[in-house]
Amino acid sequence: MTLRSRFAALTGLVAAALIFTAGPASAAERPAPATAVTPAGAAGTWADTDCPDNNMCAWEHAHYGGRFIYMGTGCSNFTKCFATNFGDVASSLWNRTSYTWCFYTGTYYTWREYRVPRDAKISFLGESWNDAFLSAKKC
Ligand SMILES: [Ca+2]
Repeated sequence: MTLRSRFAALTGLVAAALIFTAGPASAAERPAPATAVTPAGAAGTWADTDCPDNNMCAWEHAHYGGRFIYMGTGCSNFTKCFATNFGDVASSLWNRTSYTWCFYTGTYYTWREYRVPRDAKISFLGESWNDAFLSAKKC
């Protein structure tokens, strides 16, 4: 075996290993959502049906897609409450609580305030509020 063919065989092995480990995760391997109460991994594709009753839910993308979080009481800093950094990420919301929620563009409930009435389901926040929230709580 020449040095060149040995090298080719080795790079072939490396490429095979990368393909094996880089395969897409199946739905069964989808991690639990990151919540304020029980942080967990957050990746994969989510839908509005994942939002638990009595929680405030937020998704990374419009129309309830991408990464997903939910909260029972609130979060003072979206970059730290969850297993995943959710600061300046939210694009759609669903308020499944019986309270109005307030979202803020600053941490610790500061700066601009956006109110989400009970049962409101917002498929896209619009340009003024998209990817802008850093904290939220019941108003
Ligand atoms: Ca987003």
